[in-house]
Amino acid sequence: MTALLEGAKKLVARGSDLGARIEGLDAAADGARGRLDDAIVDDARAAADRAAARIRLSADHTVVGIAGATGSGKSSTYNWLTGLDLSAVGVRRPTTSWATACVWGSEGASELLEWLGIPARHQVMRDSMLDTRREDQGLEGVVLLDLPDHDSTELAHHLEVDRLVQLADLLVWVLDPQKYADAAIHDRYLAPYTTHQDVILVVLNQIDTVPEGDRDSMVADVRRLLDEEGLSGVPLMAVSAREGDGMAELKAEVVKRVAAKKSSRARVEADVKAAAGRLEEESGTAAPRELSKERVAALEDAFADAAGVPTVIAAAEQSARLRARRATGWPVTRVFSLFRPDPLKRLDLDLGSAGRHLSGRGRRSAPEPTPVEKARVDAEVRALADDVSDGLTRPWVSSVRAAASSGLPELAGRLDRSLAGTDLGVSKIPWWAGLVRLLQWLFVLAALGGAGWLAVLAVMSYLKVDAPEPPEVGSLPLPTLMLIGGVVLGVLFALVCRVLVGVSVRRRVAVAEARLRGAISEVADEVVIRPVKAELAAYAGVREGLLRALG
Ligand SMILES: Nc1nc2c(ncn2[C@@H]2O[C@H](COP(=O)(O)OP(=O)(O)OP(=O)(O)O)[C@@H](O)[C@H]2O)c(=O)[nH]1
Ligand SMILES: [Mg+2]
Repeated sequence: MTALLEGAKKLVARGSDLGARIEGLDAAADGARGRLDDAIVDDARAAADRAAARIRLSADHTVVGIAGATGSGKSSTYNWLTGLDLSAVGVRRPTTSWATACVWGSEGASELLEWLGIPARHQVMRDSMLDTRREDQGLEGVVLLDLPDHDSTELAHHLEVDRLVQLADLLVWVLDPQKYADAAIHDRYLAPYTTHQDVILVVLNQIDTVPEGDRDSMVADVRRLLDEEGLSGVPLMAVSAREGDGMAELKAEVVKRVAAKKSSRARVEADVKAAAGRLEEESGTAAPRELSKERVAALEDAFADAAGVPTVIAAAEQSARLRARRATGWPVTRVFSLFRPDPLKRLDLDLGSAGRHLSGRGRRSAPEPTPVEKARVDAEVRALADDVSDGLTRPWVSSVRAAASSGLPELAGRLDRSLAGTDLGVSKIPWWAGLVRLLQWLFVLAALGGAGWLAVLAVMSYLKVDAPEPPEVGSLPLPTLMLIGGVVLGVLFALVCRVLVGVSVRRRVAVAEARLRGAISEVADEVVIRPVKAELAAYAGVREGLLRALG
């Protein structure tokens, strides 16, 4: 009982393992679509679809296809195995045009036959026959296919053979003494299937026509051919379908494989692995890559320079300093500075569009990137793509490069819009400037008051009019103290404010720079980083899928 349970568990595990392989191939084909060679991706997709379809169908049946050149004796072999003269054996070639199926144990086979595309009129059900022989029981679960020839002049035969050779769980290739070395069969149907050795049998038929003394050397020659093709694991049997020589052994081999019920899974697994192998050859085996922080930072720097961020920041700092100083400076000097041209206007003239950026006038166009800056952006983008695709195969390198540069034509516009939409907030005057101004005016008024008072006292003493003594503070008369104190405090206060303005401006400029860099980084992300990451993710998906498919 426990042994049975163990067996069942193993079966489930094997099933899910195969399911995971198919899923892996499926995912790899999805990720590779549009990035790797279409023919190889189509091949992988078809293999995954075929595999998924086959494992959904009857696992109790094994589809055994008999294939070979015209006149090699496929139909004769088929007839011998079925024990009936079901298939026409002809002298005129080619005789068989459509595949015929003989099914032992029809229960659950109908869907499989439908999938194989064998019409009902070409199906023979052995269990429905009254003459079912005891010795046929070993073939229970076999769907035996007599295929048309692969080397026919009839195109329909080729298509039918190619289709069914892909679907059969086990293939019996029938060679004959005349044409056993034909390139047509070896190049197309044997040599490419080194991955499928577990599901191929080769028979050298019509051995009765070979003089007895030559048989061994001929069999050895066929063996040598197969070994050279990498098919040393494929069994080779010399038979005569007409005389029955070696046919019992062939049948025993088929019965053994069918009883093990491994062929359909082995075939699906071989298909999936082979397709995954071809995809891997194209996709490569490098570990998935990631973008380095340094590369991204270098790219953002190049973008920032191209967008004129350093110029804008320098101008912003200059402007903010000037405005804040004017707002908090000593009112007396400020009166004179009113006669000087407006610094923002001058900035406008000096910095061109960067100045307009700051003044808020026409903040629509960033400074045009110079050819040098443009070249640096291109170089950084290329360096990033090359760096991150280093070690990947050619198709992936091209797809990463294409993704990295796909957005470059719109870059200037994007940077422009994003900068224009960023509020720098540097030209705002600090909130405490109003308070400072009030105090400054109080100092000026005190100085003016003191000066006026002293002037009145001087005029009165000149006119010899008795004037009341001004009150004294310490040893200084109040008007003198007001004049000197007002001037000295005003100047000192202006100097202190200059320092405070410096600190405040530096902080604001840092904030503004961070905002601009944030905007630039968003653009870089959208235009270059995200498309590149999508390619890297696709590569990682393909790699991971292939690893699962290959087990
Ligand atoms: N001597 C001899 N003749 C054979 C043997 N097997 C088949 N033949 C003959 O070879 C000819 C072709 O046999 P078929 O079984 O029709 O060959 P086929 O591969 O089905 O041919 P197509 O359907 O045309 O592709 C017939 O005349 C058979 O009698 C064999 O083992 N020995
Ligand atoms: Mg035939």
